[in-house]
Amino acid sequence: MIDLYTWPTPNGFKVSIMLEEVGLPYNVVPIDITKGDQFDADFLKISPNNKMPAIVDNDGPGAMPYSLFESGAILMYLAEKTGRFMPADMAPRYLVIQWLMFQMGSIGPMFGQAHHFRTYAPDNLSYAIDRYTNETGRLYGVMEHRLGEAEYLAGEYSIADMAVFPWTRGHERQGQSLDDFPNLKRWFEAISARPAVERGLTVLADRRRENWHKDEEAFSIMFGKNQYARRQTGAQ
Ligand SMILES: N[C@@H](CCC(=O)N[C@@H](CS)C(=O)NCC(=O)O)C(=O)O
Repeated sequence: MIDLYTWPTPNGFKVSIMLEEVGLPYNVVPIDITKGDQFDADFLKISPNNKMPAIVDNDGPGAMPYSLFESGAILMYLAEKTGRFMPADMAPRYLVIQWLMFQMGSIGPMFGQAHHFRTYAPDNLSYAIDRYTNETGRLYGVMEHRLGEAEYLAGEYSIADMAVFPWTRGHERQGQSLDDFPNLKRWFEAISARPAVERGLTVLADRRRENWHKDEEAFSIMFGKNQYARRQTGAQ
């Protein structure tokens, strides 16, 4: 059994979608990041960056419990464990890893900042809003081009698509319209219709609070002084 430490965010849904796709049994452990669960000492042991998602595979390599943080590493681990959604041959395997790294290195950080400055930041900082909205639009364009030449990012449906898809669900609040990206829209609709994806997106979905960032305590935990006071950085 796999323990999935998660919360209903794009990074969390990547892993619940993959677990549903491969049909591995899993137990959901909620990490309510708006209440500070990410700072609990026990969670820190498996996720030293204080972020969800994380997993503990109680039947890991050598039949020992194995814990992992970073969603991209978790997706690769589950793909390798099950032999699914990441080919074994080197050329197609690295095509998947390439698009997965594109998600981890560009989509996640840039879309995350777009969410932050467009929705969460208390001040209306036009430079930051323009910068991250434009970067998000540029990255939608990169995917649009790729999806004009391939059905899925790495050719066949893979963990790269599972990593990107949850981030594209927020296209409206990222200031983007899928009508401007017809290939991406075709890809988005195909993935949305997959039963495993539908199931993966239900994980803790009822725990998500609209406008949680307007709650002063939650804002402080996520973005304010509170988080720096509670993170253990090891700095002297
Ligand atoms: N690169 C990490 C990012 C994880 C991440 O940013 N998680 C956020 C929510 S989506 C989180 O746990 N935030 C809580 C915090 O930083 O206090 C991954 O892909 O796993």
